[in-house]
Amino acid sequence: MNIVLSGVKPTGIPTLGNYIGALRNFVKLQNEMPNAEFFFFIADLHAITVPQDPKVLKQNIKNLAALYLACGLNPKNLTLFIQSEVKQHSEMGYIMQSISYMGELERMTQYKDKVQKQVTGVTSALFTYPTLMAGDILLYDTRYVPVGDDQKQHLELARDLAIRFNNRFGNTFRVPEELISKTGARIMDLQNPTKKMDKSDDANKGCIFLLEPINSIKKKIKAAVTDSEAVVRYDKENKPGISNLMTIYSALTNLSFEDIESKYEGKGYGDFKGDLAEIVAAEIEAIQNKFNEIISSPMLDELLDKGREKATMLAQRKIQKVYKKLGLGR
Ligand code: ATP
Ligand code: LTN
Repeated sequence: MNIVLSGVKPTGIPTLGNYIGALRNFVKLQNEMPNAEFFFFIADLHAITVPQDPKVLKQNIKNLAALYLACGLNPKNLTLFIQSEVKQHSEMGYIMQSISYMGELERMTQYKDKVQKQVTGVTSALFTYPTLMAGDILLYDTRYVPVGDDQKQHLELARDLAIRFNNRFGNTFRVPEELISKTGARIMDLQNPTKKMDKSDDANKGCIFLLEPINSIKKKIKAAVTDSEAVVRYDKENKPGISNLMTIYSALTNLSFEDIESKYEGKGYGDFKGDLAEIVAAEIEAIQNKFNEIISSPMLDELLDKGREKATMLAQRKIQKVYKKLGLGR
């Protein structure tokens, strides 16, 4: 059985970047791989590696659970759960710490970036974050992990740790594989297109949130930073703004960059942005409509209960095996 697993942190309202780089791909994979099993979770333990307001966190967890479904995941073939409700994640995270090295965690670019931004109050959990993530993946004999390309290095660590454990203690873990889609793996900020669109950033003019008013979404797209050439042409180095908008356009319409270039030949950025605003707005409006139905339906809690039960059963089996291999307990 092939298990596909991924997580999203409830650190804010998910963005268009999360949607294109993660949530939307999950739905695509579910359609393309009818024989795989899908495990998606809300990575709340990962969220508290940086400070969170408890009330807001609780709301974000619920919103994210509903958004997973609103984006189109089929609940029939889905184990949807909240990470902190399956205690084995913390246990496995600790085991992963015991076989990882300071040096390899110090090399993680996400950690280095966040430390650079934060300077004081960096938690030790932020440092060990990739070991918790490795545990999330290895608990379920995951085969495929769909993520945006910012998670590539973390996934490589999960593979290294699986191989290391298997070599030392005998075959225990399946070595996971990354699934990173070719377009849209990294959507950039609309105001600062050399920086990733990030839901936990304070300044949010360049960030489109899945639950923000449709009018505000359109405005942000129309106000996105471009360049003075006024030619719709993909050139990531020299024209990062328009290239990012073209990436969004391409991801949502399946048109190639060449198709988009010829469609807008001789037209300015205004036409292009106007069309893109409508495309993004239509996609997000459909998500918001479904979200509003799901958030007030008892089905959400039922699904999360079922997900917790199933995940706990599998995770417990794996933890027992791991403890035995390590010689822990009686
Ligand atoms: P934070 O801002 O709190 O660090 P994040 O949005 O970067 O959050 P997650 O919520 O854990 O991190 O991301 C969930 C998924 O969305 C991951 O697979 C990640 O790779 C993907 N993702 C996040 N931002 C983008 C982006 N700008 N473009 C494409 N994919 C993204
Ligand atoms: N670290 C990821 C979120 C995450 C995850 C996982 C993704 C936590 N555990 C396990 C895939 C598999 C992020 O920041 N995007």
